[in-house]
Amino acid sequence: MEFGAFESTEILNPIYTRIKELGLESYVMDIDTYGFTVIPPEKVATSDFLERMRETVLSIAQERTGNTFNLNENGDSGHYKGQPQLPGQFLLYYLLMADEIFEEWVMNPTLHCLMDYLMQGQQQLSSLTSFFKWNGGSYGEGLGLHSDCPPDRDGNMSPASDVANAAYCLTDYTLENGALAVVPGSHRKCRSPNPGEGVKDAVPVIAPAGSLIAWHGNLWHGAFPKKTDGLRLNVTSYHCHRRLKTQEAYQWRVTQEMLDRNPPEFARLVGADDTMGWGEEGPQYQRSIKYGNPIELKKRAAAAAEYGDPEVVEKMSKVAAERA
Ligand SMILES: O=C(O)CCC(=O)C(=O)O
Ligand SMILES: [Fe+2]
Repeated sequence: MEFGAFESTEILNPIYTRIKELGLESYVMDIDTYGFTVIPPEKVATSDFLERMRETVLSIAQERTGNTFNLNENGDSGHYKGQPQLPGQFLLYYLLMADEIFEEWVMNPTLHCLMDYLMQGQQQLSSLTSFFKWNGGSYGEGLGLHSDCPPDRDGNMSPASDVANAAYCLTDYTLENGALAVVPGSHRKCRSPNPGEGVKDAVPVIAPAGSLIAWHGNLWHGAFPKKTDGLRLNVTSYHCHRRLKTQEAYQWRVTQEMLDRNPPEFARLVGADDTMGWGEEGPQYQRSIKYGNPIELKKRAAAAAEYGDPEVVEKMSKVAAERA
């Protein structure tokens, strides 16, 4: 029996095929079972890319803080006032807009495929940040355990991953180095931990530099205190379902150059195909047609054929056929 081409799973088929092509089956199973996974460096990016990413992040930190950074030395926030202001730690924000390497990163096949899996192609980038930590960086005894997913009205979360996160490790993650702390299986509880809850079951996510740690949006996680000298760095790639608000503002702020030099999947990641957020002129459908998901465009064109503006229907059908 052949899997991967059922008509009733039109959206899932290409994602399923891609997971197999990239050899990510067991990592997807880790996420389903335990709520997180660690993908080894060789399945993520080249060591040259890792090096370039580290240098880029360090140089942005230098610009924003006024300090120079060395991986083997502790850091200092300098004149940087980004919140939260915690000892031994700061976060750099809005990295997608800071350097082209981050466009390359969000389109990384492994990262993109995992997010596709978790959100069935409905994901958008919510924020792209870097956590800088050094000796003394700590969330205290509770390890800062939380779920990344915003709860629904009743305080609960959907069992589906409405948000998903992935940390590209730019330095080694070890217990002593302040590894990510996770409570395996906690994504199934579909709620945030109560204060102190989960701490005894938390485990460090051990991963060498270059690994990608990805987790389900409901997973309880935080970090162990950083007890060694030197930096613990990452690029945190936080995604959310497109019906949710993003943390960082991309939709109307990404430049046309950024859209032009990337595939339509990039435009969708930054919500450039999303017509929401209009003013008195009302919705403008051009961008949603230009960058929309071809399978969805095909469905929209079929639905709109009965009552829609014939010109719009024709454009949708044309783009859908071109990109099918
Ligand atoms: O690495 C950490 O300090 C925790 C990160 C975290 O909570 C997140 O990226 O959502
Ligand atoms: Fe988090």
